[in-house]
Amino acid sequence: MKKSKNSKLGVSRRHLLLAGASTVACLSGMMPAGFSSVFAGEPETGLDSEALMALKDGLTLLNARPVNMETPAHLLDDAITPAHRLFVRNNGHLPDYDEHPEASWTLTIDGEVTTPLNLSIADLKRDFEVVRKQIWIECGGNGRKFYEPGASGNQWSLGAIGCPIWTGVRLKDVLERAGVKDNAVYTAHHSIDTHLSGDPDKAPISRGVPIAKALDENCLIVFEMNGAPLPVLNGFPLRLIVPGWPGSCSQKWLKRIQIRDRIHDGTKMTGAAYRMPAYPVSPGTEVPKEDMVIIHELPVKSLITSPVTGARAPVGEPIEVRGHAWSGEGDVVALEVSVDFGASWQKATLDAPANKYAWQQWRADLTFEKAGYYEVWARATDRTGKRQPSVVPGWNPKGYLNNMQHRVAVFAV
Ligand SMILES: Nc1nc2c(c(=O)[nH]1)N[C@H]1C(S)=C(S)[C@@H](COP(=O)(O)O)O[C@H]1N2
Ligand SMILES: [Mo]
Repeated sequence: MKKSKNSKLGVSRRHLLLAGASTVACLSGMMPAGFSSVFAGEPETGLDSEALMALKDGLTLLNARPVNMETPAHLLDDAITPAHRLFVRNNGHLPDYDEHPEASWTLTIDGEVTTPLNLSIADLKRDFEVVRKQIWIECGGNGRKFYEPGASGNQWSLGAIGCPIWTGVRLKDVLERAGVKDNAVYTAHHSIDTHLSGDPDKAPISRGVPIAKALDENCLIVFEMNGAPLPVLNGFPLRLIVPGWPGSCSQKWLKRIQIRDRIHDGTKMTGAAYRMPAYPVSPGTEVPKEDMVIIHELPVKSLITSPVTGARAPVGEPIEVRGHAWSGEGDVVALEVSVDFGASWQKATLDAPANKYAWQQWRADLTFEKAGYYEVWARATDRTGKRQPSVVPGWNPKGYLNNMQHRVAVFAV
C-alpha cells in the first residue's frame, strides 16, 4: 500500500488554506474543546487539524477519520451559507493534490456517449455557459440521530444542510456535447478521494442518478462556492451539485462521469445505502435487500436559526423567530410556528426562493405572555401539500429522511 502524504487526514496546510487563509488567522485560539484530542496521536495532522477547524468555525466534529462535521442550527442563520459554515461529509480521505493539481485536472465523460470528452477546468469555463445558482445541499442521513432504535452511520442531528451559491456549468450542456446514447439509463460519478482502507481499487463513494435527473438544467458541475474556489473539504476543484436529492449524488473532487446502460452499482449505490424500505416497516425490522428502494428527492423541511435553543426572551415583547425552509422537488408554500406544542399555529412570513432549489427564508414575531418555558416549533408545507411531521417519521434501517419539525426552547423572563 502506497503511503501518500494524504493517507492520514491529510493534505498540506497549503492546500487547506486555499480558500481560507484569513479565517485561520482570525480564529486561532478559538478551537472548541475536544477537537484537538480527536486528532491526538495522529502525526502530521496537528497543524492540519487546527487549520481544518478554523476553516469550519463552530461546526461540530462527528468523526475525524473520515472528516464529518455538522453546523449547529443557529450558525446557519445566513440566507447564503458561507463556506466556513457548510457541513462536511467525507467517506474517505482527501485526494492527493500533489498528484492531481488543479491546473491539470480533467473531467472525463464516457460510457454510453457518442463522443467521449476529456475536459480541463479551463475548457469547461470556455466552452459552456457559466451559470450561478443558490442551491441547498443536505445529507440524506441528516436527522439520523433521532431514530429509535438507532441506525449506524454519522449521528447527524440537524446541521448536515447548507445553501451556498455555486458557479459552474450545466451538467446537461456537457452531456449533450458528449451525445448521450438512447440506451443510457444512469450516470456514474467517479472521484479520486481514497478509501479508508488504503485500497486504491476501492472508491469511498460512487453514486449516480437517472439520466432524466442528470438532464435537469439545475444539475451543475461547479468550480466555485460563493464566488471563491471550492473549499478543499467541499470538493476542490470540481464537484457536482444535484439539487433536491441526497447530498451523496453531488460527487466531490469529480474526475469522471460515466454514462451507464443500467442503474449504477458503485460504492453506496447497492445494499441499504441511500435506500428506503418499499413499504412502511416497524422500528428495528430487518428489511430484505431487494425491498430497499433508491432515494430520489428529499422531503419538505425547515430550520429555526434564531433564537438559539435555550435563549431568553422578554415577557410580553415580540421577538423575531426565523429560519429557512426547503423541499426536494417543490417550493415551500407555507411555514407555521407554534409555541404551545402544536395546539395552535401561527403563519410566518415566507420569502420566495432566490431561484429553484434555493432554500426560502421565513420569519415571525412571537410574544410570550407569561414567564416560563416555551418551545418554538416550525413546520413547512410544500407545493404538493406535504407537511413536516411533529414526530420522527417512518423508521428505516439506515436512518434517512428524518424531516421532523425543528423545536427550540425559549425561556420567557
Ligand atoms: N468524492 C466524494 N463525493 C462526495 C462524498 C464523498 O465522500 N466523496 N460525500 C457525499 C455525501 S454523502 C454528501 S452528503 C455530500 C456532502 O457535501 P459537503 O461535504 O460539501 O457538504 O458530498 C457527497 N459527495
Ligand atoms: Mo451524505
